[in-house]
This record gives sequence, C-alpha cells and structure tokens, in this order.
Amino acid sequence: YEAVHSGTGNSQWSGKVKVNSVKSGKNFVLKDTARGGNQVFNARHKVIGQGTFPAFSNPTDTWGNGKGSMPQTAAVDAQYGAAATWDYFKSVHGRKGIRNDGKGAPSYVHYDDNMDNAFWDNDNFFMAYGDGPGNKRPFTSLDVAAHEMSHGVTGATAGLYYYGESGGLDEATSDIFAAMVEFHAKNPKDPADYLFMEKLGAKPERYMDKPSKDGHSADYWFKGLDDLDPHLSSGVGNHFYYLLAEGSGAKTINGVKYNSPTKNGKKVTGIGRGAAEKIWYKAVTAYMTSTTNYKGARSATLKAARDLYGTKSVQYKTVQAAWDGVNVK
Ligand code: ASN
Ligand code: ZN
Repeated sequence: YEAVHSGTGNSQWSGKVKVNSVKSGKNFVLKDTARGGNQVFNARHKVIGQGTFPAFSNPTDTWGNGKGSMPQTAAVDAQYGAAATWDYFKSVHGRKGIRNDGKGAPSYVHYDDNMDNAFWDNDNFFMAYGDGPGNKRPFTSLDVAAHEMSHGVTGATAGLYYYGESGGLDEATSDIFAAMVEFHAKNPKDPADYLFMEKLGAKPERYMDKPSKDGHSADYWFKGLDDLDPHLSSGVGNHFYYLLAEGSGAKTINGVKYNSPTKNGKKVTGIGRGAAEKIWYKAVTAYMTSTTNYKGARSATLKAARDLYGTKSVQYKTVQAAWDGVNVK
C-alpha cells in the first residue's frame, strides 16, 4: 500500500489542478494510487521498445509550470485527464477503470518525435501523447485524454472493429465520452462543450451538433458511409448523440453556439446529458459487439433506453426521433 499524496499540478491546458502522487525515498512520484495506480512515464521522444521510460519524480509535490517547455507539464495534463476520466466512469457509470477491474493504465507523454496525435494502444494497454509539430504543442488536452481512455473502455466491452461503420461508432463513442467527461469535470479553464480538440488548434477538430462543419465529417447516414475513415463516419453517431441530449435547432451552452439540423426536418427535443450518457454507455457495454453498424446501434440504444426507462418513455421515443433525424432507420 502506498499512501496517496495530494500534489499541485500546473497543467498546460486545464490550469492549476490536483494530482496525486506517492512518496519514493525523498522524492514524490506521479502515480495515482487512489485511481488504480494510473501513472505517467516520460517517453523522451521514443516509442515502446526503444529503451525504458522513466517515471516522473520530483523533490516537491508541485509539478509543471503550465508550459510545454517543461517536460513535467505534459505529465500533469495526462495525469489530470486520466483522473477526470476515471472519476467520470466511476461516478456516472459505476465503472472502475478501463477494464472495470479497479486497475489504472499507464500514460506515456513526449511519445515519439513530432507526433501530432495521441492514441490508445489496446493490445499493450497504454495511452500515448505526442508533442505535436516541432515537439512544441503537447497533444494532452482533457478531451483528448478522455477520448483515448474511452477507446480503452470500448475495446474492453463492445470491441468495435476499427473500420467501416463499427469504426465510426468506436470514434463516436470516444468523442461522446470526451464531451461528457468535460461536462463532469467542470474545469473553469476548459469549459465543457460538444467540440473536440478545441483547445489545441485555431479551430476544433470536430463539431457534434453539425459534424460537417469540419468540412469532412458526415451529418447523416448514407449508403457508402462505411467507406469513410472512422473519424468522419463518427459524425453520424456524434450528431445522433447531440440531438438526443440537446435537441435540434439553435442553443448556446457555456458560451458556445450550436445549431443542429435533422435530415427529415423534424424537431427533436433533447432528453438531457444525464439520460443520454446512460443510454449510450449501456448500449456500448451491454449490447454493441465488434460488428455493430449504425442500424445495430439504433437497436442497441433502444434496448438500453427500454431497460433504463421503458418503451413508453420520452427517452425511448427520443432515441427513435434522434436516429430518424440522422437518417438511421
Ligand atoms: N487520436 C486518434 C484516435 O484516437 C488516433 C488514431 O487515429 N488512431 O482516433
Ligand atoms: Zn479515436
């Protein structure tokens, strides 16, 4: 047993945050024994197999300086993101870690050279975060951490194949939970939204209310959707989820303006995030399988809504209306 120490982190994207550590000799080590032992390691611009990755250790329990120039800072963001995601799945869904076994996962920061991405390695069970172009912009925002860890949850449950429509559902699941983690975390430096990667660039990478705003993603199901990259066919799932939770039309949340259309022109009234996230989680963890497509996702979410609220409920009927709205029959 290692006692939990509550340290202070100066993150790059989420302001001043709490990070847990353990004591090792005279130093503190960035390891969160309150959350399954989530721990951050320094890949020092290498990839797994290229030597060992040291833990982050420090003579004081204050970490990072809020800037990408200090290697510890990315570790703070990664540790905070893993903690916020852990807390979301535990308190909202009763899930204890990615595999629901109470065990944390390692995060590798400064991964690879100039890697303009982050990823979840489902075979080796770790998250990796690159430092971006010129190793100058760590890919470590809260939504990215939550997106990657949610790939772990999907991998441990539905196991959606990462191609075709099942791949789109895998990506949508990660974007959906990334958004819900932001709403749960209530971090004043990163107000919650239905955008993905809004902190990292001039524009968000994805928009859930109207996915085609990014210039590439699909708003509605069409024949041939399965030929798109999963990050684009995810648009249909993201759009469904936005309609289910928030409804169609114009809406402002935390200062961000949304305007969500439906294919059939019919109005959808949202059931709220609290019901929507429970339906999606139950659908992914209890009903979706590796080959589930959008039609299958419709039936999986309807079964989840039936279990949770009954077939006569407004929640059940709104699941139908939201799928109709994105042309999934
Ligand atoms: N960050 C990306 C993702 O999680 C990495 C990838 O494309 N596999 O989807
Ligand atoms: Zn992804």
